[in-house]
Amino acid sequence: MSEAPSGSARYDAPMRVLVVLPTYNEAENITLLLPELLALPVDICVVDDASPDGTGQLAEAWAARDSRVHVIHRAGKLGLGTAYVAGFRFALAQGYDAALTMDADFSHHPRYIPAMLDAARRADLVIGSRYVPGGDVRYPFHRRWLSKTANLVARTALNLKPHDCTAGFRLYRAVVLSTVPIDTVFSNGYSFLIEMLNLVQGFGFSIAEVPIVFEDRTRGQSKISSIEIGRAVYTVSRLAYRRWRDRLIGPPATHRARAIPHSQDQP
Ligand SMILES: Nc1nc2c(ncn2[C@@H]2O[C@H](COP(=O)(O)OP(=O)(O)OP(=O)(O)O)[C@@H](O)[C@H]2O)c(=O)[nH]1
Ligand SMILES: [Mg+2]
Repeated sequence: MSEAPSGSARYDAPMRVLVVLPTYNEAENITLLLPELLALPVDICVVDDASPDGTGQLAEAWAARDSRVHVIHRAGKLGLGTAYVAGFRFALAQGYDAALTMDADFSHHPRYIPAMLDAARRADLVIGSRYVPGGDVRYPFHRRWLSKTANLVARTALNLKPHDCTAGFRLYRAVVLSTVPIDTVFSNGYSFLIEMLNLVQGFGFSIAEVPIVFEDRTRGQSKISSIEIGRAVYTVSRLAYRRWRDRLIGPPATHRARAIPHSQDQP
């Protein structure tokens, strides 16, 4: 695996990239998305949670025909965060140089992947961002408002630097996934994205944002619920409290060992 120092990341070697695609009831989308992804220089790992609509079986049929497609089947709907972690573990075990996460409903369009791969030559984490110049969100007003508010609160409370802190369209260099303690991320669902970003920034990795236009899904059902929104509020409050506590009285002894930032001197 090629590694480079964080902060001023610079990677020249070609990379093997695994697209991690969590799915729950995306049968209509997956048959259209997989061929588009296979036209790009990436492999794919579908992480399906026993979708009742047969998404997992469809993915399995693709995997039987094409060795670049892999499928992880999980027993039931276990949440988006743990689906990402399952994909990350697979990427690390198989020696990929990066894992790229995206939704399977075309809200994250594969057309942006080449720009993200290019940006990954200079960054440890690349975010497909709705909130940098050139980016946009094609959502109904209330969803747009919710997304912007969640971002504003997360950025302010946690001092996160990226403009889009809740985007699931991300490319993580393998060095990030092997450094950040992914198994200790407490949040599942959508809050996982905020907690993960907080860790990546905390470890001092470099982060780049590539503009994307986020389109609302046209096929299949949304899985976001009001419970997820409540969880996101809880996650930001929990992390903000921890941040202020660590500033005022220092982290508890159990946290100190992993609070060491990613070193600029690493090979
Ligand atoms: N494996 C797995 N995938 C999930 C789970 N929940 C959601 N997903 C997938 O995660 C991606 C994002 O979910 P969406 O329902 O599109 O959520 P969203 O994009 O916030 O909501 P919409 O904008 O309404 O589509 C999709 O590919 C889903 O199929 C889950 O519990 N397990
Ligand atoms: Mg979606």
